[in-house]
Amino acid sequence: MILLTGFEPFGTYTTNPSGEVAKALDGRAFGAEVVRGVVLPVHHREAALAVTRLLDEVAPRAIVHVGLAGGRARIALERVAVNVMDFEIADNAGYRAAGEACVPGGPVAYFSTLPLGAILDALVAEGVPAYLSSSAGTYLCNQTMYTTRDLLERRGLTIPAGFIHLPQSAAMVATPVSISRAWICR
Ligand code: PCA
Repeated sequence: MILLTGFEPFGTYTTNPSGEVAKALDGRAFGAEVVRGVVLPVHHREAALAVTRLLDEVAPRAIVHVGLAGGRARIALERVAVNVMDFEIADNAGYRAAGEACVPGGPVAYFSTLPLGAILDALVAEGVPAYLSSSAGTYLCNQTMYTTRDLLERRGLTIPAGFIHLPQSAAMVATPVSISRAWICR
């Protein structure tokens, strides 16, 4: 089983492609592995608790967290998560962390243990715009990668785990409103 998580919508976004991907791939088999796709809440406590529960329930062979990075133009394979929560906007519980630790007393950062180079090569070979990113931000996505990697380290589990950020989907960018604005500004 591969645990694939996305997130629910947050902030000004009314959809979140990462959650859609998790739902779409839930139950799909890739070789010998079946995907368990789950949508996580954008909540500073509940997201990490949900992952902890899933780790016990699913005992996955790998964990791939996916989230939306609205300002990015390519799929971002995240190298590192830092032990910082500094939210530019409140999460869906109305909580806005200001410079606190994801895990008090935890290491400064964790690297991804996903095979990022191989994933990048495979995406680029398919013509999918992607790159290796060295910052997952300081919001829920960074926190989720950090807390998952910390949980795995503390349990002595060496399964691959990490985070992938998606850009906005075409449907989010090419809305009737944005197309009509572009038409007016041409
Ligand atoms: N993106 C946010 C949190 C949820 C999501 O999909 C982030 O990049 O932190």
